[in-house]
Amino acid sequence: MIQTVATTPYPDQKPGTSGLRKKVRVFQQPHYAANFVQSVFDSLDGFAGQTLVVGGDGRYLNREVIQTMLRIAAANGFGRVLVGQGGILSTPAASHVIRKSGAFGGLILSASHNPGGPDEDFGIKYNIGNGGPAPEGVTAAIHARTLEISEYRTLDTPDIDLDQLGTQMLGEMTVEVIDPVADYADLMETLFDFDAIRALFAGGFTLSFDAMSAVTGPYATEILERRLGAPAGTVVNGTPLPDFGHHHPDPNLVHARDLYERLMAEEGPDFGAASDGDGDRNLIIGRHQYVTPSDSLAVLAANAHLAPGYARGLKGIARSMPTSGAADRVAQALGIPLYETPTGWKFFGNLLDAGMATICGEESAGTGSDHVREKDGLWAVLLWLNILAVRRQPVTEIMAEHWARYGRNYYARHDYEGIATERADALMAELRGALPTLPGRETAAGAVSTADDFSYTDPTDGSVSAHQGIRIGFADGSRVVFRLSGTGTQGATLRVYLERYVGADGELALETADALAPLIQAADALAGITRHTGMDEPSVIT
Ligand code: G16
Repeated sequence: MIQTVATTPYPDQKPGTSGLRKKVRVFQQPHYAANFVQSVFDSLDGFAGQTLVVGGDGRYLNREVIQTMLRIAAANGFGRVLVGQGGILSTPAASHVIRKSGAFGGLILSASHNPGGPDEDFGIKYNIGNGGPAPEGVTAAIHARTLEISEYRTLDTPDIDLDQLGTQMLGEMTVEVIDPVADYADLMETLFDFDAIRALFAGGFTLSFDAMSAVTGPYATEILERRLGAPAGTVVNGTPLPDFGHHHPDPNLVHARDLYERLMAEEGPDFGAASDGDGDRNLIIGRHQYVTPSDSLAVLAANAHLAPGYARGLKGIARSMPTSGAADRVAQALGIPLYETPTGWKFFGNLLDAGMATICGEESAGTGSDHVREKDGLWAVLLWLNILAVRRQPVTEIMAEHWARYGRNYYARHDYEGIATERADALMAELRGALPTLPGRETAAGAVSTADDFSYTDPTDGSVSAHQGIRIGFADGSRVVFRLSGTGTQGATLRVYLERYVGADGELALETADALAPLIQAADALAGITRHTGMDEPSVIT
């Protein structure tokens, strides 16, 4: 029996770059999750009798909110829900299931790389029928609806058994509990040369994959250990836990420190990788060689033809604006277009749908291709493994050869976390106001040559996204970018992206911190970071 429950709006349900993200305690307020789910459905048309995909990264509250979603979906007239067993679906796997099943859309429960647990973060995002994050028009409509909602529809029914594979009924809606891994693993077999990678492992190549007690554990174990024959123990922290075992599931050099140290050790593995809470980000480290996400995108693009799924070449490469220009040089050499988009995977979706780009990447450790409409952590690891299986060279050599051909973009991101929102806004406002006066200004990194606030016109539909980050360029091609994070849940995070290009005949083996020192000084002088934030140093450097 359908019930209509009276409710009042929560004014803070504005979906950011990756859906609605809040503390678990916020989501636990009465009707909070239900309001958001009903607001999503109220903003969509034409889903009666259609299929919805539901799954999450297994974090605290995952199962409870899935039960709420299923009831609201049934009461609103969806015909069928596909839900991952145990409530599990990585973000890229959910994207694939949406596409493969021809679903109307999907609800993914995750706060991505943010920590999980009763005092940590939770999130919900809506993906559309192409498998990708909802575009800005849809998220704006959802937000507008959350401000007006007065009731939601649900059912008074017992919980669905999420652990039992197969079909159950919820009112008139079918719920199919599906194997969360199988379809995704099959897709990977169509893209990569599994025989070559199997032979690489059989030859003694060693990999350590850190699943960070998050969602990729079951995917990595099935693909790397079962299908590709890597020895047991290749996947570490392989069981998804509601609090990620107190790990911060962000695969960077700070939060995946153990992995980094193992790879830097004398007798470490040949290759190391990690993924985040919901499985869409990746960290790549060769023995004695960290690979920045921006460089990883460039190397993957330059070598993608070595994998069967990309043997016919790439249509184009897309990168987010703060991502380094390393991929631009590869695109130029391949004679294919390079698209520079705002931060947020949704901007790639249109380019992929239009067949304009094949590979996309972001400095925030996201890389992916047109096989789904999300970034995909394990996909990036498998493409690297495919390249290593064909080239049979260590990562150090692959990187040295890459830089010797294309030059090197030294790169780092400095994050200032937990700044009072007013202070962060004041810093950005002051910098925006100063933009016209910056060109010509002398700094430790030389004179400023260009200064603007990035605005993007989508080449597929002409839509414009303004104020996407402040770019300051220098005469030698170096660059500093300032933007505020759209994914934090506490205060504001200022991200400062630093990049210096050295040509193929220049100094290619500097320490990154040394190469970037003048830019770091210039960034503080231009934006008054310490003055505004009171912080002398960034909280995280990646
Ligand atoms: C999300 C988006 C990414 C984007 C990132 C930016 O990542 O999906 O495309 O790069 O946010 O984060 P911020 O605004 O904090 O710099 P995820 O992995 O959190 O879904």
